[in-house]
Amino acid sequence: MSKVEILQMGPYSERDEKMLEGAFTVHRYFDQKDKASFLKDHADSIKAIATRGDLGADKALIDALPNLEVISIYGVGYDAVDIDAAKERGVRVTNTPDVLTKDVADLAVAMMLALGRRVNEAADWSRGDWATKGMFPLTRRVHGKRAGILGLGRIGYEIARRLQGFDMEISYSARAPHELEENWGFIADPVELAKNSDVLFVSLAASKETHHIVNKDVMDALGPDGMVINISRASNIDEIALLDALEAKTLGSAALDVFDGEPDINPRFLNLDNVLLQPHHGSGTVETREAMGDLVFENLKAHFDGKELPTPVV
Ligand code: 8YV
Repeated sequence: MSKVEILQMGPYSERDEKMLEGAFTVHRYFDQKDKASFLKDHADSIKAIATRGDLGADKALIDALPNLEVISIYGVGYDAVDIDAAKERGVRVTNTPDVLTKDVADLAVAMMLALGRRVNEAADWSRGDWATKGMFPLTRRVHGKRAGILGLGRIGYEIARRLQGFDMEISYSARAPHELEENWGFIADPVELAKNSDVLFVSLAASKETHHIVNKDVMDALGPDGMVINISRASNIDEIALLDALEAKTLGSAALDVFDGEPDINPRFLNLDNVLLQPHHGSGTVETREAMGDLVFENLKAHFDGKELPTPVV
């Protein structure tokens, strides 16, 4: 019996690609030079899309596949998938929540410490002519400062839990107060949250509602000693306003794992000494990416075996 044909949107690890190729006929869409001609020849036979949180699947692609049944996302963020288009067609969508939560939270805290204590510059200083340059310039204390969590979902919660270990005063913004054992302060308005924060973590799921939620007003409220850490989606921040604020130093600093147009980031970032740039690798550990790859596979397998989906979005 011929294998189900699926469309792979971007590279996965060799391990994960081998797993998919063992069970499905995999078409590597990202390798196709002439995508229109590829779709003309293969669209009718493709029943699934295996994508990534950063790549998604837009309405044009979903509508170009008349027999599409399921979209399996390698990632927790499904903002790059046109969910309405999938729903219109009765196409199932799955993601990979939970398995990556703690790694992303770990990186967020690492970014705060590295930015606050200027770890990268200090590393360069140690490799340079330290003897001539003398002592590395003083940095600013991180522990005990005020942390704002913009979005207390699974990742935001794990970030806050970690920050307790740094004796930080924690507040959060969400649609409504959460029932918490912890005495973290609820501040609904992002500007008010920023006014009461030294470090603002952006940990919101990206949506139309959160687009550019971190705007100039939020950045002004954080101020010249304030720090913003983004491990969610670039769309949650007005990136041009961010660049303006960082260049004018009306915002102290930023640590970013996600960017508009990534991996081609705005070259203005490269001229700044008050940013820490990371290549969207929050979930990028061997253990987590294997667990994500397993879930992509298990969701596809479950769908075509007529079983309940492990981690459905719709
Ligand atoms: C990406 C992420 O999926 O989980 C997410 O939504 O942003 C990441 O894990 C990444 O593109 C994986 O390749």
